[in-house]
Amino acid sequence: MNALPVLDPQSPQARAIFHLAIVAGIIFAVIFAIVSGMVVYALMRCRWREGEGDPKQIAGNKTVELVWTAIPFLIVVTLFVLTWKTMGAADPPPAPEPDIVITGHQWWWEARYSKSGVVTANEIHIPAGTPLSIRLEAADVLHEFWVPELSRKMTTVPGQPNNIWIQSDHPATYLGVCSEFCGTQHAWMHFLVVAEAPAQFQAWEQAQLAPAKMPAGGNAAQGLALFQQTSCINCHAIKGTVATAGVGPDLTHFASRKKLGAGIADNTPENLQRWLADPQQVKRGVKMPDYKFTESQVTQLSAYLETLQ
Ligand code: HEC
Ligand SMILES: [Cu+2]
Repeated sequence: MNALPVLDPQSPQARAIFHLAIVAGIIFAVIFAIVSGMVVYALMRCRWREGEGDPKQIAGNKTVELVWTAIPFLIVVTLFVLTWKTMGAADPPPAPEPDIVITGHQWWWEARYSKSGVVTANEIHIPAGTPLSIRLEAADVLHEFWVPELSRKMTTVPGQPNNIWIQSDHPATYLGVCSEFCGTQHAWMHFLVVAEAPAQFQAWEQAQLAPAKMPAGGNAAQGLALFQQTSCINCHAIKGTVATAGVGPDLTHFASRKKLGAGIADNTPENLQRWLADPQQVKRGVKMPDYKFTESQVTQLSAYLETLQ
């Protein structure tokens, strides 16, 4: 990951925008240099001197007026054509069926893969080298989906899906953010885009499709029982259990993800236990209640959730 990812485009879409910015920037720099140069020249050359009267007054000059109308007009036309072409390259019409539907929630991202049916959160895997049509939706308020290396920003609007294309030239992991203020934890609405070689992506997709394994016994089995008896199931889904809700992230393969709470912490057993003991202590304002579990209940739940590879 680059410190200035917008300057390091990794997809045809992002590259088109980057090239337009470079060309436009050069045009602006030349205009700035000419205008400021002329101002400085006029200041030096034409300033009033002791003993001089007013200079000769000129009422109008057709040639000058034609030239200073034509040049800006040509510049604007050039920028228009370049922008038009860039929009075609960076933002082609969406596919009739999106490859992935991504929904912004306060404060995490849900990803549904249309063809395979995979549902996951905050870690979006894609096959490298393939353009993907993404439909963006919002569950509550405005959010904005942005992976600086891969595409332009796009707002997610409740009730009004937007579309975007993303592609990664090669396997790599990118950081994405929400770039539209959406409440207290807006700053912790990160996600990862993991671009993989197609075979690896397919293996990931197959693994994600599998239902959760049933724990054989011990803490994990008690954790599953606790999970199913508690209101966790009103908000979360774990395929293969009674939990099918979609208010919070799908947890079927929770343990396979690198981050917890949309990037606020690494997904380690310690951080998971802190989260279960009181999510508000980890991510203040988060839309998940504090259950005031005992230590042994936290151990059981985390033992179970850690089996969800
Ligand atoms: C009222 C709805 C709600 C209930 C009830 C609820 N959660 Fe959550 N949970 C959420 C939301 C929303 C998030 C995402 C928070 C965020 O990242 O901003 C979340 C996140 C999580 C995460 C982290 C997931 C990830 O990928 O980052 C875990 C683990 C989790 N919940 C477990 C549980 C367990 C176990 C219970 C029951 C004891 C439970 N939740 C009850 C709404 C709920
Ligand atoms: Cu936001």
